[in-house]
Amino acid sequence: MLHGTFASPYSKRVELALKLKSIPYQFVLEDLQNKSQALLRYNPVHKKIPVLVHNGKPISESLIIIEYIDETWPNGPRLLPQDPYKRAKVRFWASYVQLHLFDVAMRVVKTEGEEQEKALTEVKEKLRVIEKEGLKEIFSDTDGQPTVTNETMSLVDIVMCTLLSPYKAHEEVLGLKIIDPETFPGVYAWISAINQTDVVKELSPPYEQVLEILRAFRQISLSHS
Ligand SMILES: N[C@@H](CCC(=O)N[C@@H](CS)C(=O)NCC(=O)O)C(=O)O
Repeated sequence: MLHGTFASPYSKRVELALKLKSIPYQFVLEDLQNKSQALLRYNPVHKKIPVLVHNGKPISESLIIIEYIDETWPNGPRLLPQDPYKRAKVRFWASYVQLHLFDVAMRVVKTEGEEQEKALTEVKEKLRVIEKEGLKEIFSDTDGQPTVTNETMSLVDIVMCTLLSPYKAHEEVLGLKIIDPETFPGVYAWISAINQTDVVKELSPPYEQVLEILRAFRQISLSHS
């Protein structure tokens, strides 16, 4: 059983992992303005989604849930490589995207004017690091060329996907270029490969709906600032 919401990138990560492993699950849609008693009981520390409940036992924090899924259902595609060095690299870059890119990319959506410009510059700095240093380590088997399929999708692809898979909708809502294929050819190829996988196509809401969610999110964020 997965407690989540449709718009949360964090619960989307867990859904991707479950689908990649072909694990059937029941989705419990939470209203974050009025959290269920079950959610509060299952995640008393953070009171956040996602929470995966397996055999009656709750696990929270998306990245930890994904590792739990991979270890509990080792059959099917591995979300973390078996080789310890490759596994360390996947964890390193997933953590880099989470710690250094996620919040600042969200800031581009939530702000305007000078603050937004600053955040966008920072996003581009981080993308440059991924372009120059990340891809060759993440895709060491293919000489740094991004290749992603349902069978090879890893933790770092999942984290990147839930941040930048809808980048075109971001660009349209914000009127900004975020991933210029000429400046970031590798990152662009990576996101394109992610977006072409069956699992991402299956889990992505229609484009118009993504635009609507983003517009609403931006409006609420701007009115609170
Ligand atoms: N670090 C957590 C973050 C989860 C998170 O931020 N969830 C948000 C929804 S996107 C939430 O439940 N917010 C409710 C709240 O803060 O009260 C993870 O990776 O799972």
